Amino acid sequence: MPGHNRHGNRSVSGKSDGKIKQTNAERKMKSKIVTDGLQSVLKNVKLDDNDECNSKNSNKNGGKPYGKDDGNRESGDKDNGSNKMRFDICPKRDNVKPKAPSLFLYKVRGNQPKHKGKGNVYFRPVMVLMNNYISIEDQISIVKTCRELGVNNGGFYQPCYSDGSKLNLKMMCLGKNWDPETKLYSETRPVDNAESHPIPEVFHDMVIKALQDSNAYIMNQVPEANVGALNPLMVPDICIVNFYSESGKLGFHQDEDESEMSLKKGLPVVSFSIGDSAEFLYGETWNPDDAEKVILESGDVLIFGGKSRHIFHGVSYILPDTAQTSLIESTDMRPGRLNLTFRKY
Ligand SMILES: O=C(O)CCC(=O)C(=O)O
Repeated sequence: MPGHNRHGNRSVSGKSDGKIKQTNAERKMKSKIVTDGLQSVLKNVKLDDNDECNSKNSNKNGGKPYGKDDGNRESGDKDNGSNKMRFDICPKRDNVKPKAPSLFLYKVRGNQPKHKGKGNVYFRPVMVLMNNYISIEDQISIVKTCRELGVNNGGFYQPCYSDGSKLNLKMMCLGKNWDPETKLYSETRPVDNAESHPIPEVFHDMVIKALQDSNAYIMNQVPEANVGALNPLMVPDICIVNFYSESGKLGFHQDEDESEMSLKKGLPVVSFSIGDSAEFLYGETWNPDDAEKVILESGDVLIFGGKSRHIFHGVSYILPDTAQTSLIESTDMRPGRLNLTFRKY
């Protein structure tokens, strides 16, 4: 089973039509580096039930891009009439009662997590966690919005890497589309030529407010804070929405496919977590064995920009049954975790 890098390292070797290009040799070499590291940290973790990617086996634009699944599909997945299975994060399920949130299932592998959900944390310049920042009402509304967008054209699908293996999550892009296979941004996605939905205005507002609040928190609460300790403000034009089932995960990677301007300025990645908690790894080097850990809980906002914009990061583990009962009761969300990451191209 090959390991995965989500974005891979990028070195810019040319740009055309607004797309950033990378040579195959660069991509292979860098993907191997990250892959080797990932295999060592995730050696106990089965990445996927099924090695093969839909796009390798089926017509990309036609019949089957959503038909084959990761083994996690449940009743409620929907055929929208065009023979494409749209993944429904909130399927109607009869008599399914959410399990009581569990505090006991999390078994730490390796290093202890730095933080387990108590108050805001300034991890390093400029990486900040705002714990329990998104109200339950807003979390419910985000889930419902993503569900609506996700079952329609341009909605959730099972993406693939360039080596033909699948990501162990379902993905949908809002704003610009990011393609894990090519690592390019575009207006439509190659898998089915669907256009991405625009980022809802209310999501923009939440991101801008979260950035302002996180900077205010840093200025007021972090004694060593200086100008370099703040995140530059940005209005996102990319929102990648990932849904992780209880066995979902995402390999150690850097987010490096945005424009040179965005990366140079250190425009932040703003990440919203909703549903089950996740063990999130981050570190300076490609070696996940050296990574720090933090448990991201429902309602948390994690922001990393400035000097931390290029950190390696990944999701090693979803903690089952840790979502709030009220969230599940109000949305019927499947067991798992919804994550929205916002960036500016
Ligand atoms: O799910 C997460 O918390 C991380 C997502 C992520 O790393 C990404 O989209 O690049």
